[in-house]
Amino acid sequence: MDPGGAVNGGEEPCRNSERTERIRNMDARSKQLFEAAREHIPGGVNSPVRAFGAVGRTPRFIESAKGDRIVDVDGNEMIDYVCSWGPGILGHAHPRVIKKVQEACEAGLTYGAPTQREVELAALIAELIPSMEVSRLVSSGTEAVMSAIRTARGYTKRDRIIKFKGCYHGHSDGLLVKAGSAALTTSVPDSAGVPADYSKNTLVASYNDRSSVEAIFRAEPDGIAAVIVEPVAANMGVVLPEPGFLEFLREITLQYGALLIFDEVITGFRLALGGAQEYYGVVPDLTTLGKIVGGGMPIGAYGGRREIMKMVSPDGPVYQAGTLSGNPIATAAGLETLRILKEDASVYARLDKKAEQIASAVRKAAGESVCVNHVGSLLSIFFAPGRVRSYEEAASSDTARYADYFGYLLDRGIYVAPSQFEAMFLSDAHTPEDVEYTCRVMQEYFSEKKGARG
Ligand code: KE4
Repeated sequence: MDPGGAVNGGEEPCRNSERTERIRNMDARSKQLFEAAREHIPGGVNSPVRAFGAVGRTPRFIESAKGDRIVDVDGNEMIDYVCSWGPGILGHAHPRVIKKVQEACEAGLTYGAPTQREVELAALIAELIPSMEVSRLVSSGTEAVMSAIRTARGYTKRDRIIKFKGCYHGHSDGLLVKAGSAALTTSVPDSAGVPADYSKNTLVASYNDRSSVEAIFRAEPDGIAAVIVEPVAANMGVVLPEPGFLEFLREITLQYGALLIFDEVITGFRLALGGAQEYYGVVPDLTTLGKIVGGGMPIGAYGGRREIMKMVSPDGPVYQAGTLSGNPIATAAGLETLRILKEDASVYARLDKKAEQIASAVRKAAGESVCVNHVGSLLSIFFAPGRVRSYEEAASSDTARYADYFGYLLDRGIYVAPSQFEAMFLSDAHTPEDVEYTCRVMQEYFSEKKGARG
């Protein structure tokens, strides 16, 4: 059944404005909740992008989710391509994961003490991502990245790090920065509340621009502790590494004695069972994980070679701790998720095929008016002509057109990221019928728009 059909009781979705109008009115309960939420929660949401600020619609308050569908509080059933921003690679509420979580809950929610499942999860991470010989579990991607950077600084005894404009690594102070006027040697806070002092040790290069990285290393040959990169940038929309870029980062960090950190919070276990480092064949010194490693529950992880990770307390002098690190419910969800992915490695070919189907449908319908970037089960449709290989090209996208596209899909039961600068995620639960329906609606949209432009 077309998800749009659920909105009006299951019959074939009609395309006329009367139904669209009815759907628009069918966010009445979300509107009420959003109003109430803003009383006690900043912006009414617990993470900014959820407020739909970039797309000018009322955020949908979700009541339940199963497989590739989410249902909001007004009863609208939608095909979900946000997948909770990545964790949902198996689809929502996978029965085996739910069963393990329910069993774990019966044994208590948290102990603040080591458990067997933490040992099993660390061993499985090391098996699937061999560069993560030793890893530490934390409770979010932000915490994983913050801790990995501290470890890199402790190991190299250097202070400066290099990040890339448009790459997002969570909200720790030192990473909320943007290039300063003298970009090579300064950066400035990119958020209120971050003291300038906190940003001075983070230098900003340009993704896919080797010369910007070389220039910083030439300016600070002995000062860089680490380069941190999203091996596939997915927080400016999906921007793929140009051929050789990741290999270049691997070489230049070795040349200057800096560590290479792959932030695989999104790509880990998504691009391949071994993440982007398996997919591209480039091995970093440290890796950060989140999202899928927790199977939908709060887990982050950071890890690397034993000689680096032995710096971490209580083995070494780099301090890091967490009340709910390795939480027994979260490790139950994470372990089962990874085990399911490991059992059936053909899942990645299935995911890639679905994403390619959508990418091809949009390229065919929209032609040169958009740029579709796709790798594995990640894709982005940039409302920008030509190719998008850099932050500047991504930033040139027409966000008003994206908002229009977003609303058209939402009104037809398709839930994509409420921002041009996020990714579209596929899961193993996306059915051929739902992917077909999605392609059809996207093709209708672009054909109508072409017609409108004449
Ligand atoms: P969390 O602290 O949100 O678990 O992870 C931070 C993080 C680190 N590294 C990468 C590459 C990430 O993409 C993220 C978080 N991703 C965003 C979505 N692009 C989370 C969604 C949100 O902020 O609400």
